[in-house]
Amino acid sequence: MTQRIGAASALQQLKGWSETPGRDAIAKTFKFANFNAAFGFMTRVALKADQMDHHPEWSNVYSRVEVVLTTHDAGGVTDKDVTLAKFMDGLAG
Ligand code: H2B
Repeated sequence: MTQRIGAASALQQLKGWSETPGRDAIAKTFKFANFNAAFGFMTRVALKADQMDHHPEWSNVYSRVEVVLTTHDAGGVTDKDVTLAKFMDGLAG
C-alpha cells in the first residue's frame, strides 16, 4: 500500500490546493472558459486516473470542476494524490 504523507506535506509541493475540513484530503476548484473545456479536462484526467488506478472525487457544474483527492486505501493523502494533482495543474495551465 502507498504510504500516507498527509495533506500538509502534499500542499508544500502544490500551488492552489487547500486542506479539506475534517478529513485528510486536498481540494481545488478549476475554472474553465466553458463546459467544453471543463469536460475536456475531466476526460483527460479520467484516462490518467484509470491508468493510475487512482480516482478523484469530483463534481462539475458548467465551467467549474471541484476536485477532492485522497487515497481511500491509505486513509489519507499519499504521493499518488500529489502526482494526480500535478497532472491536473499541468493540463489546466
Ligand atoms: N482511488 C483513490 N483515490 N483511492 C484509492 O484508494 C483507490 C482509488 N483505490 N481507486 C483503488 C481504486 C482500488 O479500490 C482498486 C481496487 O485498485
